[in-house]
Amino acid sequence: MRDCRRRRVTILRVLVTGGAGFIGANFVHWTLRHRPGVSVVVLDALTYAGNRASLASVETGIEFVHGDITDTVLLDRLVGSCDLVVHFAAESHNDNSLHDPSPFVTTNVLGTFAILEAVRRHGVRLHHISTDEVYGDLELDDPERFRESTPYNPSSPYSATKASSDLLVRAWVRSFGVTATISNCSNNYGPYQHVEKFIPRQITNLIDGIRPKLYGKGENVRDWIHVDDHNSAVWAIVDGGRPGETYMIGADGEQDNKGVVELLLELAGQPRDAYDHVSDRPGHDMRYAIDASKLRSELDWAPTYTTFRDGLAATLAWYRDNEAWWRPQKDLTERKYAELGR
Ligand code: NAD
Ligand code: TDX
Repeated sequence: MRDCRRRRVTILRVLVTGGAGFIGANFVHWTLRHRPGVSVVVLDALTYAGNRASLASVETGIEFVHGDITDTVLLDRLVGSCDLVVHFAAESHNDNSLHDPSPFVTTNVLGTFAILEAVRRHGVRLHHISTDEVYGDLELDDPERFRESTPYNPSSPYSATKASSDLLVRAWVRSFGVTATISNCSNNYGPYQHVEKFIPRQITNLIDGIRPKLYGKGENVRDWIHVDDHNSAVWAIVDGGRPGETYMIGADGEQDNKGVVELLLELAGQPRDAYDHVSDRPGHDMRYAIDASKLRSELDWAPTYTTFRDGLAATLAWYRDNEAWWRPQKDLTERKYAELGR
């Protein structure tokens, strides 16, 4: 095994794209908590998914720039002043990509292209955040899990644009010597996640007295990881990851959707069968499962949230305590779902 753990690089100033989104905002909080010497610049376009309120408690400790990752002039100024870019900014919701793929191509593909050209011009290190969805899906009984060598086979416009962005990063590493790493993570849960996503949607439905909604039979499996564990893994890769390498991030958290809803109902003190089935997502990926042994063994990383039930209970409590954060998004989100019959 290569010992990369001692080769910790010194990061003084990090540019976080998409830092007002779910994972990016949690990354900013994690960084300020654990890396007090690092100054943080956030670049975010504040799309429907970006929320400045997610950074309210740390506004004075960061620089926030409202702008688009496709703005090359702005990127030149920001990237040139940093020694690391962590690139979270993306259109991230599969259901939206089925309705209108256009912003997915613009932000996820052209935006990543713009980031790559900027880090190439300025010789700045990049960590590119990606998803396990680039590998397609697995059958429920497949003994395999996704690993770094699994061939790409994306299903949706969202995952196809994320796959495209990963391939651009790989090409810029090989062709232009850009110093970049990639991580492909499984489904995240935790605070500040938009109410369009599965877990916050069901939690906020429960708070509103609405029955949770399962797509199709609810047999689809996702491999859940707490967002703080994703972000600690990103820092482990920044610190010790080998340039040009890809790392899978996952915490052995496979659950079928029905099981997640039943657990949420139990935690909310309601009967475990008080949910509804709604129409399925077209092309719905059946199962994701991550083998993160490269990350664990090379970089000595381990998740801290090892019990899904506890992490989910904490997330339920967060949404109960932070209604002012999510309430403004709820009606519009549910109106969009109503149009889709879901
Ligand atoms: P999100 O939708 O919550 O946040 C995305 C952020 O990017 C928002 O703040 C938005 O305003 C910003 N943004 C969008 N387009 C932009 C543009 N053109 N310029 C600048 N900013 C822009 O997404 P998320 O769930 O936090 O996902 C973050 C990243 O992690 C994405 O790259 C996603 O593919 C990846 N990922 C997500 C998950 C998950 O479970 N959510 C899992 C694996 C990987
Ligand atoms: O109301 C719902 N009911 C339901 O059964 C919603 C919103 C979703 N689902 C199902 C669909 C999926 O099987 O729950 C599962 C999770 O759905 P999403 O939260 O939409 O996530 P997913 O499509 O799995 O993608 C997520 O993980 C990988 C993120 O949104 C992506 O950004 C990430 O790359």
